[in-house]
Amino acid sequence: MKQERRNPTALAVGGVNFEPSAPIEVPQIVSEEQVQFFIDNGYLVVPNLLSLDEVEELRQDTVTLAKGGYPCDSLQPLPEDIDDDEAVGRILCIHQPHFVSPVIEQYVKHPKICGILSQITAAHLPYWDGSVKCMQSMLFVKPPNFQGQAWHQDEFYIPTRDRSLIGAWTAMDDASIENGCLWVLPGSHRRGYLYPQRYHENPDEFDFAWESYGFDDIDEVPVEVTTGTLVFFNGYLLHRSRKNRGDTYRRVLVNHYCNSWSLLPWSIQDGERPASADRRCVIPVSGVDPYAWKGYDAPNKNVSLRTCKAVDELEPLDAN
Ligand SMILES: O=C(O)CCC(=O)C(=O)O
Repeated sequence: MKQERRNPTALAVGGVNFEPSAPIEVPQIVSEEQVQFFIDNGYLVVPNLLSLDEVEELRQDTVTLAKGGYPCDSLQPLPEDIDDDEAVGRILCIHQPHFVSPVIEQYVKHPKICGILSQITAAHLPYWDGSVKCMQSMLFVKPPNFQGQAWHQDEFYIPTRDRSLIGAWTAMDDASIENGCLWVLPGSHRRGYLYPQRYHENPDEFDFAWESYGFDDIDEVPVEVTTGTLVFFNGYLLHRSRKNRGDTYRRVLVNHYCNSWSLLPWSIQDGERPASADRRCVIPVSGVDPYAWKGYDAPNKNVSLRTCKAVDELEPLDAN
């Protein structure tokens, strides 16, 4: 049951209004059993949440991004004779596409996705009121032969204060074992243990990011899903994906969110204490933002590209 959203300690001090922002209302989508499944297992699959028209819009936007259709330093306009497949087929993953694409930003705020997030993101915490904010988007294209990601936990990269980091993974194609679907280790999030990482020696299977180690992965399960399905997973859940051995893309939009009441010590700036660090380049998507009084940092209107062995072996498109 939803709790009272008001911050009981909010007041105006020294001219600053500590009232939370006005609430963003979102629909309730999943059942109590599905919420409990997420709490227990650390992930939840919601089949066919997006329509095929919506997925098509995301696919078209991937082409627009790849061809440099938005003002952005790292994705410059390509020559006109480059076709869509050639442009998109060189990309493993675009980081922060919502910084430049209004279409991706719209999917960051998608009411059905945010409705589910308002039910599960911090459902492990008593008194949580369903408030959620987004701090990251990632658009994977993963063409044939491109590598996957070795075992990892997302909170290793984006720490929250309350273990509420969550990925909302949107299948833009059917994802299968053959084309490199997600694999998860159910329940591996429960104790909040952050495993160490090391260099891995399997560059043909996984990209350059290091692998988490120190656990038994015998119980891993593949999450094979159809186009339009959403997979939600907690930031402590161990997960990985393998190389794409199919002959089609495995496109996915993964957005990351957390409880809006958690500070976000994603990086520590000069003179800042870890305990008060709070990155504010965030988008509230449900409920209130209790820290709205701090304001928001504008995105830098650029994206970065994640690479892998298969990408590095390609000639750049502007080399001819
Ligand atoms: O979909 C993939 O290949 C990996 C996604 C992933 O590891 C993540 O979003 O953290």
